Amino acid sequence: MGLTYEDFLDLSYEPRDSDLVCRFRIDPADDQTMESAASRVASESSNGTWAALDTGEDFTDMGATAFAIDGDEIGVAYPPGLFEPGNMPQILSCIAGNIMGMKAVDTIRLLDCEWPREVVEGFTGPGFGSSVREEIFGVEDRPITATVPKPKVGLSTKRHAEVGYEAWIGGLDLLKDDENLTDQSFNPFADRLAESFDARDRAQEETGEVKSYLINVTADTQTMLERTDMVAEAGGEYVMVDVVTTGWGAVQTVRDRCEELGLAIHAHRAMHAAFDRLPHHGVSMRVLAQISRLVGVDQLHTGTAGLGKLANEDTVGINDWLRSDLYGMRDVLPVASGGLHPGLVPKLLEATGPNICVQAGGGVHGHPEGTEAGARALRAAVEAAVLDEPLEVRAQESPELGAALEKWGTETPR
Ligand code: CAP
Ligand code: MG
Repeated sequence: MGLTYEDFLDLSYEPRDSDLVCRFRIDPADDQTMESAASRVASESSNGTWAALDTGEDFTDMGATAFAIDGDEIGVAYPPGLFEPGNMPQILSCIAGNIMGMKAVDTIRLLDCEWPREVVEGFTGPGFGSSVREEIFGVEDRPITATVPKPKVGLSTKRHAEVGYEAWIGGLDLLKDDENLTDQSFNPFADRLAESFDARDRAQEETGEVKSYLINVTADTQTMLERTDMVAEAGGEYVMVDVVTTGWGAVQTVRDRCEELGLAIHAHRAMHAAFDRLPHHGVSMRVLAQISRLVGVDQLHTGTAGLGKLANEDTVGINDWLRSDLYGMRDVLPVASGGLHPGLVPKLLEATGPNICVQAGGGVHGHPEGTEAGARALRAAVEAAVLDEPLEVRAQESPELGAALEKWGTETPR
């Protein structure tokens, strides 16, 4: 039997519940129609190639079907047997692999996936998800808060831990490393771990509140595992991983170790924009968020609903997906970050609701009276916003919030 591109297009096909269904936006090359391009996408992302094949008898048909063409979007259904259970890199080598560079399309973007039970059940998913708020911090009624010391890199270990201490006693829950701080000579990982947890313990004792630290373990996989073990030994609750630069297979390995150790994972998405920024090409943030949930991160940056300094794709829709029912898999806590400051918090919570983590770097340390005051201002803004209390009213009893509002107002930074 010959296998040609035409075999991968069937507009009368109705996807089965067990199929993984992907939606792509495509721009066919000049010599292609939507139909011919769609059949090539289905073929190259499953079991086809450019040459017609004689498959013979001894063959299981793992072909995908392009079943819908709707304007510049197409739907492709993949049989679950195409995928190795629990192997995210293999799934992506199908649905976001060679097709991204195919000459039959000028551009192609993976927009969305519907994940069937059989594929979902291959993954562990998050160990905590949004229950970190209650299980780690014992708070239910407000977003948790985090800050990242600035400048991003270059602070000494001592200064980095001091900034954390100031933020914690000012009322924030989490100190977070920046995405490009790992184990450099000006601030070695092991020293930072020891000094920061020491500062954390003091801050906990002084405030009577639970405090935690998102230390960045990003590295090659073996080193990440060693650093993860070190975090558990130091009494940490979380590791932070730059999930896109690290790669999904490595994240899966870290997730397994975190399961053994009872640690949560904070996922920074640095480099996501290389995949998702151009609206006609790449992989959407929505899909990157879906992958993040399946491989089991607990917290994920999903943007500020357009309020902050960075371009955002549909923060609210992505957050809704992260919380949606997925065959009983835990949810993921969205992290809003990037140019946030206290004056933006009410608009942010109006868009996202309170079940998030509010993260601000410059919007804390750039406070006119420094980090501790900046932390007080952010905490006050969060507490007022969940009660729907206007910030100007709260500022009457929080001079730090008043100073932040005077400096930054309620505007998006540029
Ligand atoms: C924020 C941040 C985060 C970005 C990541 C930064 O600092 O530390 O990495 O928020 O973007 O380095 O820019 P500021 P996203 O609070 O000082 O802006 O959350 O969109 O992935
Ligand atoms: Mg950063």
